[in-house]
Amino acid sequence: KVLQLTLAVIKPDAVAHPLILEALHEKILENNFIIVRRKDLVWKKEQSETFYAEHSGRFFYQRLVEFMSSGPMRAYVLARDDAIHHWREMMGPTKVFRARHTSPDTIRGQFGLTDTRNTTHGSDSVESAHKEIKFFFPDFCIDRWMNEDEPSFRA
Ligand code: YYY
Ligand code: MG
Repeated sequence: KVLQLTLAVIKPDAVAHPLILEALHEKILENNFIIVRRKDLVWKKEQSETFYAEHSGRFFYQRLVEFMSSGPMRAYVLARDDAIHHWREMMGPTKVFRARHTSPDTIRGQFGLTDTRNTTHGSDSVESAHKEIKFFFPDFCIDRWMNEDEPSFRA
């Protein structure tokens, strides 16, 4: 098994509810992720725009960047085998209608409020995971963790 890192974010809609935040933290631990880094933060609108730049021009971009800078978030760097895919499976579909109706056991199926207030973010590829981890944790060195720190977890 190959250890992989991903960026997981608990969005403002869920951080606003302490019991949901706690439930999601427990879910992370139950699913055998190593919590490598963790940070609570609030984005300025500009950071929200930069992070979601790939969606600029889409009809939902304004409401998305406003929501993501509307209150506290929690970001995690998570590690396990197949971390990127596994976290996205746990999140469920982006859109709340699909999440509730086709995947009610996923995080978004259980807790998502709207297509925008959908509780979680997860990186969708190795490249985006590296980019997004750097964006949230600029001082975290992925290569050093993988090569020097990580083997102690594997032992
Ligand atoms: O990766 P994921 O979060 O599942 O979805 P994306 O298609 O990358 O969209 C990013 C983000 O944009 C989504 O989590 C909420 C928001 N959004 C929206 O507000 N309305 C939509 N119809 C689609 C996406
Ligand atoms: Mg995405």
